[in-house]
Amino acid sequence: MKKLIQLFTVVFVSAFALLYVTSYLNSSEGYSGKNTLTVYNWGDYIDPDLIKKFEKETGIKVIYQTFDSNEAMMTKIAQGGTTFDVAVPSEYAISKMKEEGLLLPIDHSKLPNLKYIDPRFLNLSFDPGNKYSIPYFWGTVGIVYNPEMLGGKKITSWNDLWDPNLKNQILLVDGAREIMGMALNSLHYSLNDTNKAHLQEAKRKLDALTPNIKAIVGDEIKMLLANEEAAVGIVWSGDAAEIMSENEKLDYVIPKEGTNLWFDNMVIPKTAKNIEGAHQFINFMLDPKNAAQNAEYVGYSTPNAKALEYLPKEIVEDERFYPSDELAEKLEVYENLGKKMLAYYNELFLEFKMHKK
Ligand code: N2P
Repeated sequence: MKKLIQLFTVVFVSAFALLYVTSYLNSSEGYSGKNTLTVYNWGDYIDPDLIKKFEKETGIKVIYQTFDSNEAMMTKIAQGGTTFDVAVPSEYAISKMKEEGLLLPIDHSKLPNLKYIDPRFLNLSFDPGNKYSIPYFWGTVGIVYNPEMLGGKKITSWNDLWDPNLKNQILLVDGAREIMGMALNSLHYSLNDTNKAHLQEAKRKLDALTPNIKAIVGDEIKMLLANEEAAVGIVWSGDAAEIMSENEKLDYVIPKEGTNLWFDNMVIPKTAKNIEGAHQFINFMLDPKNAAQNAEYVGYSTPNAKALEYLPKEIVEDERFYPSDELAEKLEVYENLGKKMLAYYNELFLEFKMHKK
């Protein structure tokens, strides 16, 4: 009898363990069926209440996973073995994913809310006709800083960052294109430069910035700057807006040498299992009230023209976060530089990070 109980316990425990492991695997790798939708997005890039609202409205359960760079996201999708239904890459990554056959076409007839997007964010060169991608947020890369911690000093350019008075005061966002781009711009080169001598010069210039760099970090950059752990941060504009709402002493500048103008769009990766649900989710995020709620929560700029009506005037009229067409034209959008060149950018950035340590 004792043996029988033991056997029963073993069988019971293993069955449970198996159930647990499979459900864990499903959720960690993104399991999508008809009633689930796996969304793969940047960290801190959605109001969690909107996920709940979508689930309630549609009866679809959302499995939400995050990434912190286009490169990490692309690798994961290209590897396969995942079932992401919606992802949110930036423009150069969209162009690369299209080239590699990693995206499914989007059916515009299922997106009645697409009409709310400002036409200046549609039909851009990385995806003519928006066949594969629908605008989510847009912005710039710039400098957020605390004038009080710098004794009232103003920062206006990338080159100001090399000032020896900024020793151990700068936090950098952990992105190869962003940081290589700022070094290139500081040398008055394009942030899409493919001349290897220029790229090496940019890497040497970054190495020379090392004494001023406190750390290269992920999403925690916002908390560190708001808490005045460092005086300066190289960040995406929306992160700056969020930091500034936490600590009003900080300011955000678009450096005078120029910088990156980026567009993050929603796509349906090849890995999708719930294509219908993916369209429902995209259309839900395009709803002007939802888009405004999302923009207000995360701090990023919405491409949804109708949503702007629901946002505070002082936000949408702030040129730092909603640069005019005239200013935007002077900024550069990342181009898809091809596999080899992108790998070279990553390699130099990695070498710089090692040099820093
Ligand atoms: C939000 C990240 C924004 C990504 N944490 C900019 N492309």
